[in-house]
Amino acid sequence: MVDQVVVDIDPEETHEWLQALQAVIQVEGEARAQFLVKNLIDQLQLKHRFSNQTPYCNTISVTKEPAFPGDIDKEKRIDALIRWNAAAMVIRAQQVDSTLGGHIGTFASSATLYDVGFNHFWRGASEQQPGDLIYIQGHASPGIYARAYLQGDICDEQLSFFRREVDKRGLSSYPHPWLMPHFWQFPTVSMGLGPMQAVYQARFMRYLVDRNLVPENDRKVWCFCGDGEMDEPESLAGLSLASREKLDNLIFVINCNLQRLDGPVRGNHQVIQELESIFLGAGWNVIKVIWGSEWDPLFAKDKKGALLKRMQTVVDGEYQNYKAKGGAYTRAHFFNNPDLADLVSHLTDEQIGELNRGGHDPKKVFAAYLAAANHQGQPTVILAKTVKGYGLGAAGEALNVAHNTKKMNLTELKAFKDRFQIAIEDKTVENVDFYRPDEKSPEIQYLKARRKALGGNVLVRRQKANHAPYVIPDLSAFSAQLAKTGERKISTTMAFVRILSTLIKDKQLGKYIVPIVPDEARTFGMEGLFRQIGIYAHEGQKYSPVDAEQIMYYRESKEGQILQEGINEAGAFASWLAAATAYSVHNCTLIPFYIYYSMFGFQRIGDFAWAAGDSRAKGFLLGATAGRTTLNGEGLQHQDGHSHLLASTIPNCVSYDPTFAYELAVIIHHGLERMYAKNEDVYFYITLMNENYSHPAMPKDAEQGIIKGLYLLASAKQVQKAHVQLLGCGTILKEVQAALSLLAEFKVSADIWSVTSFNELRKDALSVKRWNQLHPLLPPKQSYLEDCLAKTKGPLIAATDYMKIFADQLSPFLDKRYVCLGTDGYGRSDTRERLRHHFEVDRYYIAYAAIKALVDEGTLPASVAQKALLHFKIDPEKADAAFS
Ligand SMILES: Cc1ncc(C[n+]2csc(CCOP(=O)(O)OP(=O)(O)O)c2C)c(N)n1
Repeated sequence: MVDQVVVDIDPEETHEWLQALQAVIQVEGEARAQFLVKNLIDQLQLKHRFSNQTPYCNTISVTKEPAFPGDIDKEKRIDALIRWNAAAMVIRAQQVDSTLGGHIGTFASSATLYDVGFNHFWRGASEQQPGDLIYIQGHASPGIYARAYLQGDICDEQLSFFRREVDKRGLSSYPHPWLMPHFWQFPTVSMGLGPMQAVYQARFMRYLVDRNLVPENDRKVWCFCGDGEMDEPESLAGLSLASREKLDNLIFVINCNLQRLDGPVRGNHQVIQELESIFLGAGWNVIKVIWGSEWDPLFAKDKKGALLKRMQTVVDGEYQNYKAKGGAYTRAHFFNNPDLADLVSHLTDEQIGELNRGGHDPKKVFAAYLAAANHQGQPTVILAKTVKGYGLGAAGEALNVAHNTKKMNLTELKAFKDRFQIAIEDKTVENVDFYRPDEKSPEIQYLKARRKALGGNVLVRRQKANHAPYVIPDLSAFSAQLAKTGERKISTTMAFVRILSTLIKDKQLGKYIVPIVPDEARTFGMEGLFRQIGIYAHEGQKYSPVDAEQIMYYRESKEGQILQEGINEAGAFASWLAAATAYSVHNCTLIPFYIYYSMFGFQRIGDFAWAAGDSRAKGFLLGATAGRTTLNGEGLQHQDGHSHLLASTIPNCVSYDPTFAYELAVIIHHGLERMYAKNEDVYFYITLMNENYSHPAMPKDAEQGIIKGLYLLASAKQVQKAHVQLLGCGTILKEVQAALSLLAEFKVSADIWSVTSFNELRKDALSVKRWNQLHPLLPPKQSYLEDCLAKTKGPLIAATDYMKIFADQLSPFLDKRYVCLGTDGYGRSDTRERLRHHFEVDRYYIAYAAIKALVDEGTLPASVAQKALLHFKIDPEKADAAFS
């Protein structure tokens, strides 16, 4: 019956139908042919459910299976040893401390899926080609370590320190390049990030080749995910891009063990069929690997098609039962009519229990992988049916608790050993020892020979590109931004676009710059780049753009440099991540600049940004239209008053909120130096604003202060008895400057400080504080913040376009009165002036805050504050913006 559906059992008849169709196309055209086919389908649909799902059986029929090229017995023995060590690693970790965690069940279900890839498909980097990229399902990591252990890349001690990393001897819980920079390439364990990263990586690989940044290659991206993981919206988000771009360098392997953490993924349905529909609908090549070879004789015997009919109707919750409850249960409940019972009458219950699923059969998996690797013009998904906790028996096989199995008792361990005929001694089992056969054993020899034949190790992370570090142009390259703009009023966004243009024109760096925008280039005034460097499109431009006559027309090109990702912040970020890690993944250091609405950054794709830190990404994120009151008209959903706080949660993200073009130039220059000359594994977040004003020339000796986060912008011409220090950043620094003349009316003088980075100041202050704390006998050190402010006169008033806590984060390090103004509360649309009044960060509130601080210090009487309130028209009973 299977063959009747997927294999041509009557080629002559098929030929006649196809010929008839061909004749219709020739004589009457394609439209008529489509009409006829549609009618045929409708006819079929009347009686049968006809969808884009194929029958519940393997896509590759047994007659089309290629010969398995490996030594299947040896591979089974190796598989068994890997299974053993993977389980032992988790069990031993539990013995040390039951809170350490770990997973046995996931890898137990996917071991064969990895084995076949490692033994036959995944190429290590060699002279000939750059090696394949594997996105591992995060909690399958014990199995990956176990293989590395057999290969000799990881030692006994490291295995015993699984999930104990503080002293650096151990192995990470999951794939984390930050923690194992020589090993893991891609952080995947936050479900849904892997699939999107993989899609955009595969597309980025095309970009690299199309732009002649790397030679043509047949490198593939293999992405492993769970069937439960496919419920994360992100997991499906890249599918249409992958098919639209015909990414045949991309293969998804979905481990369909039918279970997630709590229980079945689709107990009432068939997840494999559902996924097939989704992927087919998105234009992917779908290969289902549902049944193992043990079923082949049954299919052959089943002349009535009873088996497939039954398979089609059983739901996943019931399939789970068959594996949890064994052969007798399966006979009674699956083979539940005379035709079906007859099919297995010659089998014992045990044999029925052993009827295997496709994902556990190396031959079936091999056939699928080969077809996927050779498939052209489409990405491929392999839907492999497996059993969660396969082989764990009573310890968790197909049980709802399988995900959390971390312990196995001796009886269960012995059964596990017998089940896979693991070649280890009883003592090894009793002690749950790791086991690696002798170097000269056939298993190790085979394992190593396979890797050698495939170009060496595949799971290796390059820590540094092999090419020479780039020579960063001198800061004077940005001389236009360092000079004053005079009458000309520009925004920092405009200044950024000019800096970017300078970099793109740089003879050495230019081609490595990767500008990325999610459908906002015009918002940021970047449309000039469309014509200049082109928008990347693998297929070039097949149409004449509507604005072809204009200077800045919409130019798509195969060599285009800009990645225009549509309104897909997560997609744009995934592209940025691929570019930002190209130094490692592609041995080609790139300098990506991803510019977006700052509100749709960290809070929208925060988990990706976290993964970027983990990935040791290097590049620039530009949070444009930033500042709660600066992006005034767009209202509540758009106005960002906290992206810097979110940026500060990522340990290796360096963030700045510059006010002036010269500050921006210095910061970008500094970022280039740190990331691309000194090779530091950090990335930069810089906010840009859309408010236009004139920019001064860079003050003498300001550069270091700009980089460290704080410098004196203007000292008071005449210091009064009532004197304050005013601090500000971003556009609100302009309000701070404007407060000066208001204060003068009250005979208060002020020094003005530009704070380019509250976040960087805090990092430095924290580290100094910690050093002082731990060195009681040594003279205390001073943070840069204290260096600048400790000896200044008067209280400190800081104002920003971000929540108060942004500036307030420096409070613990300042021994002075420190008052912070900020934009707590939801944004709303209005003029900038009104908004700044609403959030109490305008010049009047700043001036008033300074006077009130002087009152609180005892420098001025309270009556002055009252007078200032009236003078500045501040209503003390106005609603608090934080809660209105
Ligand atoms: C975004 C996210 N949410 C929750 C988790 C916790 N988690 C880890 S594994 C898992 C279940 C995974 O099920 P599935 O994808 O089917 O994988 P498998 O059954 O193969 O383990 C969950 C919820 C996570 N890692 N990431």
